[in-house]
Parts: sequence; C-alpha cells; structure tokens
Amino acid sequence: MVDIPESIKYDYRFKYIVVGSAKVGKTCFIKRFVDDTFDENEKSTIFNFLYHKYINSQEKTFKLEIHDIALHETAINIAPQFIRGAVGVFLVFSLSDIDSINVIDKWYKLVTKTIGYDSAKFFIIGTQNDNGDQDKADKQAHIYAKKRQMKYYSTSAKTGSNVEEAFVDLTQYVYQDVIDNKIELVPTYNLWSNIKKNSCIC
Ligand SMILES: Nc1nc2c(ncn2[C@@H]2O[C@H](COP(=O)(O)OP(=O)(O)OP(=O)(O)O)[C@@H](O)[C@H]2O)c(=O)[nH]1
Ligand SMILES: [Mg+2]
Repeated sequence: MVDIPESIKYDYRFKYIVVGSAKVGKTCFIKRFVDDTFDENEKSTIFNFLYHKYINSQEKTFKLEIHDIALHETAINIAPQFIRGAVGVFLVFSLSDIDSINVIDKWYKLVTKTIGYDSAKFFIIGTQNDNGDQDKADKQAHIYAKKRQMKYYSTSAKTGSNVEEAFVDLTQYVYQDVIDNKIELVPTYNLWSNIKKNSCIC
C-alpha cells in the first residue's frame, strides 16, 4: 500500500464513519491511520471531523473519507446527513473499558436505524490493546462479532497494531461489494453518493 498525493485521480471514493462511546480512542484510531501519529493527551472531539486518505489496493486507488462522529453514549439520534452515504462503519470500543463493548449494539442500532439502507459494512474495533488486562472485553467482542457476523480487530493506536490492516480490509470488503454489484457508487460529491442498488434512502 502506498500513500498517494492529494492531487492524484482516484478510482473510488468511500465514506466511512467512526462511532462509539466517549474516550474509547476513536480519534486516535483515525489519526494513527491518516497521519501515523499518536497523542497520549488527545482532546475530546467536540464537532464531527472529516479526515481523508488515499490508498492503493488491488490495483485501484481509493479515496477514503473518514468521519469522526462526535456523539457520546447518551446520544439518541445521529443527524442523518453525517452518516448517510457511508459504505463502511467502524464500531469502536476500548479493550480497557468493558462497558464500552457492552453498549456497542446500541451504536449499531443507532446507525442502522438512521442510515436508511443495509449495504454498509460494519467492523468492530477494540482499541488500546497495548493497555492492561483486556481478556474480558476481547471475549465479549468476539461473541458480539460472531452474533452480528462482523469482522473484529483488536488494535492499538499507540503501537499501530492492526490499525492500517482494519482500514485496508474494510476497503477490500467494500470494493468486493462494488465488484459484486451490491453497491452503486454515484460519482458526485454529495453525501448521498454511495447507495445500494435499488435501495431506498428515505
Ligand atoms: N494506551 C493507549 N491509549 C490510547 C489508545 N487510543 C487512544 N488512547 C488514549 O485514550 C484517550 C482517548 O482517546 P481519543 O482518541 O481522544 O478517544 P475518542 O473516542 O476520540 O474520545 P472523544 O472524542 O472524547 O469521544 C486519549 O488519552 C488517548 O491518548 C491506544 O491505542 N492505546
Ligand atoms: Mg475523539
């Protein structure tokens, strides 16, 4: 995989969103991937923030638009415009915080209820695998991932463990859906561009 200059043309633009409870490590997970940095004192995200990165995979160039969603566990709604058009969703919890995996299904339901189509791929991301005892949360995550038939990655933004792998793998999964004609990608710049064929966005 090679980083690509901003000006270069790309074959596909994929929108990803990153959700999960407060302080689980969403922003650090994204920043490790996008900038290859890590901040022990990362500040809380107050407004949704958009990152992007180009990657090469399977002889194609992908522009990944990654939306860091600033919502916490008290959220009862996500504004549809922030999540619609997403083809990939990272459901993030901290391996050091068992409560954050216990509420992960709440995030799944919140996104699926709002997004309006069923073609988005969900990955579960456990963060901070460098940090203390995590067996219980890890086990819970495996059980949940199996139940929902989602991929699960145990990661660390501090060491970089599995971060790039998760983004590349999600991109390959989504691209496979494009090849299989399960997703129709409309070449526009609005947030509604990535939708399943024949699905309704209402
Ligand atoms: N040891 C370790 N600490 C991490 C890791 N990822 C994040 N942290 C720390 O956890 C804290 C929260 O990380 P953030 O990325 O800000 O978490 P967030 O989910 O974006 O937080 P909010 O924006 O407030 O919802 C910060 O102090 C990070 O330095 C990791 O992989 N390992
Ligand atoms: Mg944040």
